[in-house]
Amino acid sequence: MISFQTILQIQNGSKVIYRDNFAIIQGTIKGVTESENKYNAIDINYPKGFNKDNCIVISCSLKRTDAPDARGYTLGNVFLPDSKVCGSYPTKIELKNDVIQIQLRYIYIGNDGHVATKIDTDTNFKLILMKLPEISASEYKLGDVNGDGQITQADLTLVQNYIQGTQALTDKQLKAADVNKDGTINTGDTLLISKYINGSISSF
Ligand SMILES: [Ca+2]
Ligand SMILES: [Ca+2]
Repeated sequence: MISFQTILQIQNGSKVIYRDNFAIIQGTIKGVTESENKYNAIDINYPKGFNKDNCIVISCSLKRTDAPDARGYTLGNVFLPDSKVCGSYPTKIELKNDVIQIQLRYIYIGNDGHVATKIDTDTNFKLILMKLPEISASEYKLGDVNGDGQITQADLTLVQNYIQGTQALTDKQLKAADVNKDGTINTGDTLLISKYINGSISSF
């Protein structure tokens, strides 16, 4: 059984419970009125050790603060007043450079045809992040994209084809291909691999 670590307070009154590869973030997205010039949204800081490149969102569940406890958290928040189907949904969860942004939309069509898109009730959320496995430097050799232990024309061809869009590479191969370690694979890398192959450089 996974025992999660202690609660850490972060901004906006949200809290995060995390351990190793998972984080559960709980907080409240404020209700807004139709006349307010904004939608229901919240920006949350990343939990310690998480960032936009090393994690994915695996769940976001909601519970209006005025809903009975028995309803619990659900992935959408559907209810049926006046024989209408209504609900609030997380329509956008964006992992930005500095924050995670959650936006909600409310779906309601009134008897008079009025369409509401904003949620006037505070809504609690639970967001679950999962950290992706990291590839350690010991698992690949810079320049050896096909993993045969040598850096040859075959590796250069793989990288050139990747740049042209005709070759897919695994995460590990991408790490090996980024010989100048700038986070992207481009002609800066193929130039260096060419130099290595023709002997004008002996390392990356
Ligand atoms: Ca190779
Ligand atoms: Ca590069």
